[in-house]
Amino acid sequence: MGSSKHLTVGSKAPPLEKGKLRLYSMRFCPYAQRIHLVLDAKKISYDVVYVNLSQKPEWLQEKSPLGKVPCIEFENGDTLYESLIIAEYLDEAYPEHRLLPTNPLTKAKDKLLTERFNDFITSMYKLLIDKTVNKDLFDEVLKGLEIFERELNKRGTPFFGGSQPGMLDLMIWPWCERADVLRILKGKEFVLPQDRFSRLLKWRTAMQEDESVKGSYLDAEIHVKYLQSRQAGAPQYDLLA
Ligand SMILES: N[C@@H](CCC(=O)N[C@@H](CS)C(=O)NCC(=O)O)C(=O)O
Repeated sequence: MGSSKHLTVGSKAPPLEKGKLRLYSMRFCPYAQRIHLVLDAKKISYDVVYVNLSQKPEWLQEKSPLGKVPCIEFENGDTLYESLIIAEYLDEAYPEHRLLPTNPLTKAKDKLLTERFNDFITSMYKLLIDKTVNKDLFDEVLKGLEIFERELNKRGTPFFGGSQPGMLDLMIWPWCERADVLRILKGKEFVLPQDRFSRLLKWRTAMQEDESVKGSYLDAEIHVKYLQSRQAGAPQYDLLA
């Protein structure tokens, strides 16, 4: 991940580099991080253009019709958007180092788990915007993770993808990277209990140590700073620039 500034209203999109894929991203967007993770894991060469999502450049809509990141652009100007669609496309178009399982049933089941992870995302953000110390909401967050703990236990491997992170690992990682934000903002009881989530906690450490994950990794303090700026109504996209 680069550290250039987020382009805003009135900017021009930098010219495309020959033979390189372009990713439109925002430094703190977990959906865009999914694509950084896939590109880094597959060692696909790309350049990044960061976009200010509060004051979007006029050209964003043309490339990404929903006005969102992530979006990728090809040499010929064609584009693709929506993180899960882009991730699967990249895995098929660049078949070296496959991230999705080749077995159709395993692949479908992994996609179901990615879908079910949305329950965790929803309850985590509900808790983050809640001003009270709400343990019931935290229980909801933990419940959303139980199937992932069980699944890792069943697979008996360090990652969902086996001995290395696969697509499911990468698709859920951005929110797991942000999980410590809860501890910082809410208190030390808002952490995953070791006895209930021993596999997932080990997985989290292993993910942090993986080379392709390191490329986009930010520590929880930075995520907190960004989140606080967003909650104050003035997201600081360029915190790292
Ligand atoms: N379903 C989309 C979600 C992407 C998304 O919500 N991106 C946010 C930034 S984290 C965005 O671009 N928001 C701008 C907007 O909604 O106007 C995906 O998976 O790519």
